[in-house]
Amino acid sequence: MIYNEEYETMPREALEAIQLRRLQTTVTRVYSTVPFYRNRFDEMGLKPQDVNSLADIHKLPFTYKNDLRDNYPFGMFTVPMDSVVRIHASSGTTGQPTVVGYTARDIQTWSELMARTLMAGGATKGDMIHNAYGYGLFTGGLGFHYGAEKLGASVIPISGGNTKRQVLIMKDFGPTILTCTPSYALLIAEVAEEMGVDFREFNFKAGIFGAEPWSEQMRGDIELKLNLKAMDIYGLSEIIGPGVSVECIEAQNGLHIFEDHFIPEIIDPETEEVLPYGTPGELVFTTITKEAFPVIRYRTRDISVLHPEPCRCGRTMVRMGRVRGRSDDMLIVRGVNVFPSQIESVIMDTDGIEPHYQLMVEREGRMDNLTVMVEVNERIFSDEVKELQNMERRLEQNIKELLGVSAKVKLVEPKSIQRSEGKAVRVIDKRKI
Ligand code: DLL
Repeated sequence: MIYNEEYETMPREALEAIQLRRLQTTVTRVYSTVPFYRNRFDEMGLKPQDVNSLADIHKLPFTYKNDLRDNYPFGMFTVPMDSVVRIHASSGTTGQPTVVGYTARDIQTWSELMARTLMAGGATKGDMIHNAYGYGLFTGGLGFHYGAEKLGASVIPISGGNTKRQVLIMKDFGPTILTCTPSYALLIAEVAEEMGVDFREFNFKAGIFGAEPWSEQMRGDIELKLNLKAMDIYGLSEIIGPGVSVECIEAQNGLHIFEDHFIPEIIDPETEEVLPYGTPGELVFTTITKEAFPVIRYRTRDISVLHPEPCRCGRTMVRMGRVRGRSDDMLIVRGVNVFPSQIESVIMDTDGIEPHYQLMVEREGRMDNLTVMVEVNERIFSDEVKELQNMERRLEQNIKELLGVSAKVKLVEPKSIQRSEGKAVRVIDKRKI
């Protein structure tokens, strides 16, 4: 089912006409209200009138996370604070948070996009949504909440944490759609099992999981353990929050970008050259309907790929591939680029492995050593030491063969890797300490 048939299935030509008009309005808006943009444009000798076609977007300057930090907290807003009705912030791992603002109309836009998202993921008005994304400065909780209400579904605003209570509520209320991070979905399943509750007793049909990288293998595991269809959702605070793109339940193959609100590009992160459809690189987004906090060519650091082929669900908007990771999460281990999600794909193809793992990088002299700690299930853990060692060697070999990097694999006992109620911590980089 499609929430906004007219826009979501719009022929390309009509969509592009709308995009150009909206892009021109946005560029004029930022140029006339935000000193940062006016200076950047002036330095490049650009004026808003220079945007006469969609291809002209490539002439515009990029916006980097550091630019947002330099203008902390509200320097990039285009409206006076009395027009701002909501503020969110993303914590990030280092430094200042990134602060974003919304006008009343921005909240309406966002709610519509989240209603589209929920419906693409299989929800309708008749569904009950168990929303275990964190409520607060993080955009996940409230983003889903407003979308669910816009759709007309019933939403349980449970937020993250207190996992036993989550399971009891699921048992008593019978929600049909689960929304949380993929790592938290697995923790809920684990706690349910400890409580002797079987997910097959529940009414869930679908889950919409995102806010962190995860693999196809992890999808398989979640679908099995939680007995539902798992969709990937992508978004970031700087662009709007969740609701930038989502997979449809019909195909579960790539995430439809809501291109009537965001223009995506893929670039080579080193040369900044724009890459054609089908070539992986860094995602760059320009928002074209945001009022309080529009961004021009925002460098997401997320690595993905764009596919223009039509989807069998009927949506015409371009799809992006599963995000493999952030270029700044990418580990360079002895010259080889490694994303945690690639390691995840390799280890999770092995029987007896639990989807909980952590990578640790240490520096010894001038050498980087990568250790992959992987949880095994009780059955494997009770095997003889020799068996476990064999399994470690096998995993090391697979990682070496598939990723070209040598890593030390350490199998650890069930439930020893720290669980997460939000975004999982996959990498411990001791090189910086
Ligand atoms: O994580 C927004 C969100 C909430 C998305 C709920 C989906 C669901 P931030 O906290 O600003 O916003 O973090 C954004 O998280 O740049 C990616 O690196 C990562 N990320 C988000 N979704 C995915 C995903 C929210 N599906 C950052 N796959 C982004 C991989 C993702 N990474």
